[in-house]
Amino acid sequence: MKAAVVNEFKKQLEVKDVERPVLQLGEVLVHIKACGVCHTDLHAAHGDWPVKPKLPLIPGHEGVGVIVEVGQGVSHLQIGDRVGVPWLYSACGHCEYCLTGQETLCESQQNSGYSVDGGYAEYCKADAAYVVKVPDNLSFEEAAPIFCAGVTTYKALKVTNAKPGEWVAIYGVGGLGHVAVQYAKAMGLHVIAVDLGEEKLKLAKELGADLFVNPALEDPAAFIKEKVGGVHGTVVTAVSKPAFQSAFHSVRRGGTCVLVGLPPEEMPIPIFDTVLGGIKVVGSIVGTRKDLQEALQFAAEGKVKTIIETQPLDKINEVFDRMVKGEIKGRVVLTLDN
Ligand code: 8ID
Ligand code: ZN
Repeated sequence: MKAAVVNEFKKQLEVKDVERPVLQLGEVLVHIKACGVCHTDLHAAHGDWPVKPKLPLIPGHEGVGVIVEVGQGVSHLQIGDRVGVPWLYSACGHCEYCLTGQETLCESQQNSGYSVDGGYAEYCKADAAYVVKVPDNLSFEEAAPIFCAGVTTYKALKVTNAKPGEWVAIYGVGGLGHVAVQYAKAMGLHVIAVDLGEEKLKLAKELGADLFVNPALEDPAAFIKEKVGGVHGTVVTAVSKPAFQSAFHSVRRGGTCVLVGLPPEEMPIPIFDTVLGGIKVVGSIVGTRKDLQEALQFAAEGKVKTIIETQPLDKINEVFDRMVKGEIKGRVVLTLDN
């Protein structure tokens, strides 16, 4: 089968023929139709983080397609089912996190396109218990980004604990941020979009954001404090340390700063302001299968629409180059010509 492979960090991916995966107990084989390109895939290909991915690696954790083979022991899925294979490839199912609705914290989890091969391929195997069905009325291309960008930002907004009518700031209006704006609006929140690109801010406006600020022109935290007295929550998806620092200072007393983007850097936090302001700084990693089902339902009901550009798998290196430069509008979704 055809796949895009990372052989070495910071080198071009190689699109080539590789062995089709062989199923084991409890697994399904998914004929991939589309796979979104997440900035995480770029971090993986660069070996950016302290925990490195497997090498060689087939990236991709927004792969969606059709089940073409069902392994032994799988009774709830059938050939022909439309499913996606998210970042949470599998978890142990019996640790304290799995038992308390926090399966994304499982210490024995596997991750698609990181610790196991993912969706930049014609076929991808998956743990049957962790695939999630694609709603009938969503195309594969439009559904793909919900499997990471959608669920991650939807969950992060829940973690802000902001209530309808309150304000949130979305730092970074890229693949994650452009759906974050829409989930926030659908959840009844007021939204301030923060991004360096004027095109990104224009998109945020089209998607319903109420206020916009470009850090290249203006200090976003000062702008946010002046306009609304600080936000109740922020979701920081920007791959930039200054964005995290600004997001912290944009939060009002008692508010929550949710860290989602993963630049490989540290974030200094002023202890005095945090303590006196009762500010919460919280990390949020993707979402559970239940969060994902909910996130997909918003899309199925037309409340969230992914802005996508499709490209063939062979174009992955060009897509990564554009991602580094911040030139992508919404999400690029790789299509498999099969
Ligand atoms: O579960 C998680 N926590 C999770 C899930 C998925 C992705 C975390 N991530 C991480 C990725 O690994 C990556 O570090 O979220 C980050 C964003 O992923 P993405 O949305 O897929 O990346 P993108 O499409 O390139 O968008 C990034 C946006 O940030 C803006 C860029 O202009 C772009 O629109 N941006 C940057 I870079 N610096 C900025 C700044 N200083 C900024 N926006 C505002 N201020
Ligand atoms: Zn992702």
